[in-house]
Amino acid sequence: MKRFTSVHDVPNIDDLVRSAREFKSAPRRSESLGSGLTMGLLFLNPSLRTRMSTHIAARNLGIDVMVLNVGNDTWSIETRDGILMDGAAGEHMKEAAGVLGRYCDLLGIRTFPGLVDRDYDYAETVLESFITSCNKPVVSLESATRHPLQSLADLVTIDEHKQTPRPKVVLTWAAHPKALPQAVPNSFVEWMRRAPVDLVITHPEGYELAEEFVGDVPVEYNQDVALDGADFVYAKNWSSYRDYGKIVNTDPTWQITRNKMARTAQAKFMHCLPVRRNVIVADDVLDSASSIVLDEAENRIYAAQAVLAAMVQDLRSSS
Ligand code: AN0
Ligand code: CP
Repeated sequence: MKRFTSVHDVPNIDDLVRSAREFKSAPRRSESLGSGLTMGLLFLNPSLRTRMSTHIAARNLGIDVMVLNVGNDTWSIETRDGILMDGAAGEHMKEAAGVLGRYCDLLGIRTFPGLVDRDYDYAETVLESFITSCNKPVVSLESATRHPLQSLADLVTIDEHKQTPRPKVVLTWAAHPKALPQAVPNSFVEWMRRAPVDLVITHPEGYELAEEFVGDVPVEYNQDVALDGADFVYAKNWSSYRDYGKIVNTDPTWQITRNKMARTAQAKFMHCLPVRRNVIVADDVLDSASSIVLDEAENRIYAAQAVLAAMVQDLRSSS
């Protein structure tokens, strides 16, 4: 793999899930695979899990890691093209990415959407310009429209916990005080469509995700109906795609509570984290044995490790 920005970059998903599960059982099994290589992680937005799990994954493979937080550690970076740079930004992404490409063998970048200009965000303008300018293999650490390392970890977690060969997985929206990206739900749907699961999406009207992601996945506007018989409940807030970046519903009854979980087939509760307690999910669900959010977060390490191992193998064979 030369890049990992979406499910479409992955030649074989089953192999990647298997590799992640093998790394989980023996994290240091390829500890010299990446020796002599350096990975740079560039964060334009905050992170807890992605920052640490990707670092641990690289370390398990013997890769050196350098982390940069844009704006704190670096100059402020301009990402728009053709701009007169007489404002706050001291450096353009083209030079920043170009320099990082000279220093590092592999790069990762987190770049959230602006949630103002839908075409700009959905063209993945910042991610694609970074990839072009750095000219090195790039891993998305969450971009404007996708979070593939999260989705792979989610798939590994479902694979570990499933009790039936083809579980029912429900992606449900829940209200949130801030406008959040569609990246996590887009990506989750994109990966689940390629996995042995029956996926149902539920959200209020006005929260339809882009058609390119949803395809023929059933959308049920009644959350109670969607939850009936679910094996996995995956909660997430996102802002409107249609009325781009806007909050168009604040109905608190979409929160996942014990009563909601009672409709399911003793479903496991999933969320990518960070999660707001008693906003997205009630304490008594998040603190119950049915919550597998920490397994998901732990699996971020092995998902990243499987991806990095595949990229390093590619790098070694092409040099
Ligand atoms: C981000 C999002 O919704 O995309 C990151 C999730 C991994 N969440 C928040 O900003 C709260
Ligand atoms: N789930 C996830 O990506 O978390 P962070 O934003 O903390 O990295």
